[in-house]
Amino acid sequence: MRSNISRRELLRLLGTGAALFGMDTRRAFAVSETESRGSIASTAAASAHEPSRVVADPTDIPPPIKRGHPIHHEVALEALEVEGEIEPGAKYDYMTFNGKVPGPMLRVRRGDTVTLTLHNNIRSTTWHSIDLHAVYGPGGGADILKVLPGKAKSVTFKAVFPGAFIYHCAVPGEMDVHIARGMFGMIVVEPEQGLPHVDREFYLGQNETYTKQLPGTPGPRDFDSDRLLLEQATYVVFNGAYNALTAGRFGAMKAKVGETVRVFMVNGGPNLLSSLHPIGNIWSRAWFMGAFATPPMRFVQSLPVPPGSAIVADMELPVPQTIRIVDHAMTRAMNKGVMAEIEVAGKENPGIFNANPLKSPSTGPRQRG
Ligand SMILES: [Cu+2]
Repeated sequence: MRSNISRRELLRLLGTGAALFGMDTRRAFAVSETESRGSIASTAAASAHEPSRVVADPTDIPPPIKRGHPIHHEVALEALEVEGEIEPGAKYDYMTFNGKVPGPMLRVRRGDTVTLTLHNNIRSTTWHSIDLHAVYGPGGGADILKVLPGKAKSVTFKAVFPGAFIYHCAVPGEMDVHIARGMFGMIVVEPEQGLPHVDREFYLGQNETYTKQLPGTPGPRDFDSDRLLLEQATYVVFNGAYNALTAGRFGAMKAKVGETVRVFMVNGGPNLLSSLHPIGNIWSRAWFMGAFATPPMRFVQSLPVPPGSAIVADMELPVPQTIRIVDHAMTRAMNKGVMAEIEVAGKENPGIFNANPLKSPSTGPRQRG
């Protein structure tokens, strides 16, 4: 178990921590102690019930914006600590926005204004906050939106610049733990002219977490502060759970041959860079780092998505297949759960890919050698 002193020293070395945020350091460290024992009171009370499904539906996102003028949004988010399952039968104490990982996708147009209210559920064990990278302001809003259990606070901000951005809990001294437990999501600020049309959109959130137990072992999962300090993640996942968005768990995403699909992916981290790759396809158009003001890259195999950043990337679907989206740091995809599937249904297209070339008439001279 990591000691309070080492934590304090770590914060000092990082030049950050509780003092920077004007916070009571004793409370921050007390929370750390509680968490390292894995005894979150509110979720312990819920453990007699079925664990929540924390895995966010990747299609549960707001539609593209068609407006030509700015508007004002009233947005409410709730910090909610829930017990879920990171693997079947492996309970894990999550911290979430609105009970899901990632938190809800917020979608606005450049020039819109947003009044964001963060409620912290009364059963929470600690305070929570929110830092939005789409915001000009102290802490990305987090300096004001530090909310104790049972309380709520609000800020109003203008979406000045376009892009796809992370939001995350930024509770002083513990934000790495809270993000590892699930407290992150995406805010999309569409450019004034909107984004190019696609047929389907999917929303993924990658993060990693640090547990005393390894994947595949039985029983509940306890948070491991030592592994966090050493950045030795035991799980790397999309949408909060091991292989969550696959046919073998909560189901694959679906699409059809001839369609175009767009993936919004936010990497919460807290520490690991993702190398986002669609096995059997290519990112045909990608806004690197979610930067809509920069022309998209074309035909990219693996997109680096740093922690605290996002990507927006499109695929063409010329052939039927199951596309497996992975972090191409392959040990993570093979062993730690960072895999999602898109099942593409439709007619074969042998001019693009032919699985039975010997049964088909030759389409031209063959290359020898
Ligand atoms: Cu938090």
